[in-house]
Amino acid sequence: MMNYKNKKIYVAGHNGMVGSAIMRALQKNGYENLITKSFTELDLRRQSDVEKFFRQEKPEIVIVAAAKVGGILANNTYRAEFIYDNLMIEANLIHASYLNNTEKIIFLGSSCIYPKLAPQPLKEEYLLSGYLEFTNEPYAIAKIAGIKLCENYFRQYGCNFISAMPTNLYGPNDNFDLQTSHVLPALIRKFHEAKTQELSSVTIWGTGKPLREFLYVDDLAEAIIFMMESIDAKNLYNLGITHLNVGSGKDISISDLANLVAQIIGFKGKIEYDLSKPDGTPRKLMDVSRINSLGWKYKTELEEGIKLTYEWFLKNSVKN
Ligand code: GFB
Repeated sequence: MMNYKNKKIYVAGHNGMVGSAIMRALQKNGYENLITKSFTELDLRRQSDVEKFFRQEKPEIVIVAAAKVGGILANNTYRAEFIYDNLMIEANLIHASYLNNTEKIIFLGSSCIYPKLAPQPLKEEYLLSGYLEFTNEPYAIAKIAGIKLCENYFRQYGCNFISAMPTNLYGPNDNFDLQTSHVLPALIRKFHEAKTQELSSVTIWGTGKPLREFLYVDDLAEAIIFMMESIDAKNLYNLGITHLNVGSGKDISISDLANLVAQIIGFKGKIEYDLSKPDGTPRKLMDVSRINSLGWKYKTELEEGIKLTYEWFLKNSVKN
């Protein structure tokens, strides 16, 4: 295993839920040579600014946790922004890394890269084997392009650029905005507000039938450090795969998830379903046997992770 402790690591997107968890994990694991830039200091969609930053800083390792992200409605509403911003961010970071001899990239994507109706659990090989889910097609296409950039910078230039595909993530620093968030932070906020305002019911989106897999973001951060330290492009691409799935390998229906969140928060009223909102993909359970056999496994069970996230929400987001 290569010693990366003194390497200069640039975490792109360090203020987001994923980037901030990676920063915490790096610091906890003794990494000290970390560089970051906030959005106001560096707009990653601007190629010349990104290249200037790389020429000045010459990061040795780059972790691409910068992205435009959101839940099902945000993906479906801001379709142009989701494809444009993500394509620009990743193309600029990956190409600038190549130009400046960055030793390694870990590029982060999402389980929505897989076809809508792919067999379950989703194996890495199922990429590009069928049609994508319409609501998040722009985001998925951008993330697939990121995977393919890494793969082909390896194939043409020999760059050690690899990709991680996490399942649906949640945890501290998540977005709790009810219109643009993912389901878990939305449920935490809805049930919390219903409890404090003594409402008799909470409305959730869709039928409640879709199945989703969830991973606590600090577990994902450990997986990224594991991949940085132990997985190289040649191991991955020579296996015939382009990325590693990162998840818990367990899923739950949205209605069961809503019941679990209601129970943790202590909401005793009714759950209603807004059928005008989309369900999205019926199921996207990752096959995580590959990363498990290589040496990483998730630690935080869903119930514990929701409790930790609710505690964070109470401390940080509640104004009343
Ligand atoms: O988390 P979520 O927005 O994203 O929605 P996806 C998951 C499921 O929860 C969908 C339902 O079936 C939603 O209809 N749901 C129920 C809710 N109530 C709510 C609510 O109040 N808010 C939200 N947001 N959902 C995203 C992709 O898909 O997953 C992204 O659009 C990305 O591209 C991300 O891949 C991980 O799992 O459907």
